[in-house]
Amino acid sequence: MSTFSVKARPFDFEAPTESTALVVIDMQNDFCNEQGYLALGGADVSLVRGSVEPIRKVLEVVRRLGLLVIFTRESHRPDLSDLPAVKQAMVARHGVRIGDPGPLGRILIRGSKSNEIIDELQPLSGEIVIDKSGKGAFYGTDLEILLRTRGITHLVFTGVTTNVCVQSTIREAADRGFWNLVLDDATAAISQELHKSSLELLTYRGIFAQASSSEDLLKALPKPR
Ligand code: C5J
Repeated sequence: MSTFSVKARPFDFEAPTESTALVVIDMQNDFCNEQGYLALGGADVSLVRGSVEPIRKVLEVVRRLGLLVIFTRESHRPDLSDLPAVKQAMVARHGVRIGDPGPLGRILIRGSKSNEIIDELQPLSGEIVIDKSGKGAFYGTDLEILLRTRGITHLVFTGVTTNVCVQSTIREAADRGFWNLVLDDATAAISQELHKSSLELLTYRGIFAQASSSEDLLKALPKPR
């Protein structure tokens, strides 16, 4: 089995290639499009969009290597039966409500254009897409069993937003015993302060994750044939 070693902080990330999966968190119109949930709530999504090109480059190589790719979407059932009242109340404070009609269809609702992965990063047929009603991708989903049955031990994290769904998912993964790498240019938040402080917390003593860049990951991965 081949291995690779990525220059990372605070510790380098050593991984068996075939047991490593790429996780792409919530790269949906709701978070990345100027007509999606985040933007309608008043956030500037330009920083969030900065992660798109690094993710695209990593996806291209990882797919050619045949590694497992997992996409997640924060999404709810059309009848809102999986939406806690507290979550709706929190969201409503920012002037948008989950399930309301938006320019791209119902906000954060499965099946709407608003909730789809952005065109630039569309999953290929057969790639796994996890729909989650919470922030962490392990909570209330079959993500863990999908990883375990495939022998995955190491996870590379990309996506948005660093301080919300990326951070929650990495903490969940660490508690489940996965080795985690987060790519600092392939993740993003609505402000640099939130992005940087989240990375600092996640990499504190290397407890939850190591951090690197898409460029350093691509240098370290075996070359696709
Ligand atoms: C948020 C996410 N920000 N995907 N979700 O509510 O980070």
